[in-house]
Amino acid sequence: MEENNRKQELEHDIQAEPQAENPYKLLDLKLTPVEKSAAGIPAVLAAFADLIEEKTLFRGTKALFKMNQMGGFDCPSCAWPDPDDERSPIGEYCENGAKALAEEATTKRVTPEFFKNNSVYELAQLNDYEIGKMGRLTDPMYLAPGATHYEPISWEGAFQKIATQLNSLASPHEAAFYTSGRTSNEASFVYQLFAKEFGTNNMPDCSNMCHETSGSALRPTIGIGKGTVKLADFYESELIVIIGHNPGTNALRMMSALEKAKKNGAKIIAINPLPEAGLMGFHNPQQINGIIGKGVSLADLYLPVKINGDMALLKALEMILLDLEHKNPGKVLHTDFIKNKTTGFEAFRQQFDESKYTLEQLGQLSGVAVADIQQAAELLAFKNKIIFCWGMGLTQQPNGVDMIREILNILLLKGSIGIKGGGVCPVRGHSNVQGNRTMLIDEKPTDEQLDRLRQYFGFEPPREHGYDVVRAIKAMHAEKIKFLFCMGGNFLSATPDTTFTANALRKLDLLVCVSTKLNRGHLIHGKAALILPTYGRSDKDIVNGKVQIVSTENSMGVVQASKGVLDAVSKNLINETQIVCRMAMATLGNRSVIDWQRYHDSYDAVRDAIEHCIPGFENYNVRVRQKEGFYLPNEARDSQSFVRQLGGLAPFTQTELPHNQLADDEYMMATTRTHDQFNTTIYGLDDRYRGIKNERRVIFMNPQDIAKAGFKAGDKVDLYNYDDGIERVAPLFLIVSYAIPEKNTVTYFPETNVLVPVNNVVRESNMPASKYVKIKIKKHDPEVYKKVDEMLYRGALQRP
Ligand SMILES: Nc1nc2c(c(=O)[nH]1)N[C@H]1C(S)=C(S)[C@@H](COP(=O)(O)OP(=O)(O)OC[C@H]3O[C@@H](n4cnc5c(=O)[nH]c(N)nc54)[C@H](O)[C@@H]3O)O[C@H]1N2
Ligand SMILES: Nc1nc2c(c(=O)[nH]1)N[C@H]1C(S)=C(S)[C@@H](COP(=O)(O)OP(=O)(O)OC[C@H]3O[C@@H](n4cnc5c(=O)[nH]c(N)nc54)[C@H](O)[C@@H]3O)O[C@H]1N2
Ligand SMILES: [Mo]
Repeated sequence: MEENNRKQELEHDIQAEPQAENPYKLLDLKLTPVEKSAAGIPAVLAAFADLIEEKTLFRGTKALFKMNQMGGFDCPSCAWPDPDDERSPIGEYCENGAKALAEEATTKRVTPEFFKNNSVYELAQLNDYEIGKMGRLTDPMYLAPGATHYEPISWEGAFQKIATQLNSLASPHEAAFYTSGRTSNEASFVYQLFAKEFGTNNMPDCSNMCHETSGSALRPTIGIGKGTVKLADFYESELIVIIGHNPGTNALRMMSALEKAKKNGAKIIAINPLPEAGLMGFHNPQQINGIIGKGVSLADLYLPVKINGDMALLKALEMILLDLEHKNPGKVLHTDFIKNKTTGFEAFRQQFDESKYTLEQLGQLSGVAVADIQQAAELLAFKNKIIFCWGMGLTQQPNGVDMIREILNILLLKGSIGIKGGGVCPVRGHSNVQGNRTMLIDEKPTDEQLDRLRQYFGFEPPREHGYDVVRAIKAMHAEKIKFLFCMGGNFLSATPDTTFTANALRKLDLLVCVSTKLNRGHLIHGKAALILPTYGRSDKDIVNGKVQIVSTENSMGVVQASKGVLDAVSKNLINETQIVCRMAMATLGNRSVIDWQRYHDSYDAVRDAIEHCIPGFENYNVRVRQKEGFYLPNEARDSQSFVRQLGGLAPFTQTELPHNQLADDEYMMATTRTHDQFNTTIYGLDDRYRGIKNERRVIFMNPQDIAKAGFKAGDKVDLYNYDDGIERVAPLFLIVSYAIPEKNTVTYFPETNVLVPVNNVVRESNMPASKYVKIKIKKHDPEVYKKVDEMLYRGALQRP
């Protein structure tokens, strides 16, 4: 029934006036050699090139040397931790941190004049790279119903529009409040507090597309949804497994940790369908000998798993480990740990006794040679200080929750959780995504969390769970949500099924985006829209005449202060915390029991409230000012105490193998990032390590597949998905021949998000499974544009 409705909705969507002219332009693709190691001189040069391009060499360089230094600001790029002790004098930043900074520190400005000269329709014709390069937003802007241009509006006027809209809703659940992962702890806390006092838990956030899967797997097994290692554990580890993650691009500073781990004797296993440069080798750009010397090789063993072949691989590893234990009793499994700290081992082991699987079968399903799996198992067998790191390659798979539970099973067998040098390390994405969750930005808060808020503030928070990202899209489509507030991010481009989502967004009465830079999310709007400009992490955040500190939590649970150093590009910016407090005062007025003015005026007051409502923040205002910040408590890590309801034990989980069936003309597609983008922000048009220059519309294919399908490398193709009986098309891609398993393909998002079906989700975590998309590849048809309605997801609502 639901599926039928959905099909009708989508068919209805696709009918609107098709355009035949070619809206997609290919650039001039150049192929360069695929790199075998990451960083080195090209990385240093690339970092500075971006500062020059953004006309901010002096400003940017000054800021670069303050980034991730004690007393400086937290890099706005990824969530990798800073060293607890010594920091590199050449700079604790990476190429991509520098690019993120250049984006933020740019002196180019998007002013009211700019919006006057450019209609929304005209702006929507630009590509994401061009839109991003326009500069920093300087003033609040309003797009009235039926208007073609955004116009300036006062802050007061903007808050009035929001208040009027929110107060006219039939229920608070007709509003949703999205968060991207850069928002500070302080702003996050007041933001969720406002949503709850207003009356809803509709708080979709970027975690719903990122590490929700990790949380869903970790919490029931180890009692906490976070990782259990500190940076120092890398230096003591004997074996580091990196699965479904690309550190050379996405957590470049992790490479220094891996380098140090290797020097201390650790082995590294990399599991990835692509032989990513950053998994193979590293030239440390923060050390002179790293820049000019040979560099280090990283992976001791590379396993070219098929997309979604990881489950078969993990089960094969367990099978061999159990067998090796049989041959070397007491030497492979950690029997004491299994006996005292876990439950369910016998049942877990039985699945292997029942000879449900054979090694050959598992090897074939995984795409990895049995001999290589054997070698990996031998590396695991006689070590305990083992760290598993993972990223989107696992979390964005339909069975991602199960696969992470399988990783936990291995670590439980080995007694490797909560020990020095061992544990789990989900590598977080956005720089404060972990802090957002700690601050209760969560569509399903627990009763315990809500009780604390009620006790401290004296209002009754809503108890019913709210919408996550995928559910929010569907609710907007069904007109159950009429107001969407986005605290950062780019909801349109980051989410799946772009055409469907664009249609959903257009049904909103009001879309509000708090942003630093212009993005496509401002151009595919509701009936009315507001853009509210704000400070970035590197900007001086001035309240009552003083530069303030805010705080963030990194991937390893360290809370640290961050203090911006750059003068803001406009005098008309206010910080995110003040935006929320003013929205709350305008909307709730006398209805509120919260002293919003106090939080508006003082971050210390916000931190006091956090201290009272969230465990682990005792003495927050003092400890946040300690040079190195402080660790949040983590019982799994600190005392091997796991699930409270199970008396502190960790359960083994039984999982199933996936059934991956592809028709002869079908391929599996994973969508991923280039080295030149931060999610939907496109820094540049290259993907240096993978040998791609000046093009994003490419599809990586296995050479045999290319030949079998009658194509040649360089051919122009269109990509299709047919889930739910609906045709989705992404026109005009170039085939690139690449070392990737047969029947597997890789493309870049956001371009191919149009192919990711909104119903293609990860079981339990409900994340878009954007690394598991079934596609067909057809010769490019010049008429294909008739099938895509540009107005729907690229063009604006109104033509000028
Ligand atoms: N410079 C830069 N840094 C970033 C970001 C950015 O866009 N740019 N984004 C940030 C964010 S929000 C996040 S979440 C992280 C994301 O960082 P990552 O987790 O590294 O995300 P991706 O680059 O999407 O994909 C990771 C890897 O998964 C592999 N993969 C695909 N399918 C499979 C599979 O079935 N099995 C296995 N084993 N591997 C597979 C791909 O080949 C790729 O190497 O990075 C953060 N840091
Ligand atoms: N197909 C596919 N889709 C994916 C993924 C994938 O691998 N494949 N990855 C997913 C992942 S892991 C994530 S995390 C999401 C990311 O989803 P989002 O977090 O929504 O997207 P971003 O591109 O990071 O958001 C960029 C925008 O944030 C704004 N911004 C930047 N800094 C600040 C700030 O300090 N304050 C405010 N208010 N705004 C700021 C700027 O206006 C910028 O344009 O995308 C997801 N989408
Ligand atoms: Mo992410």
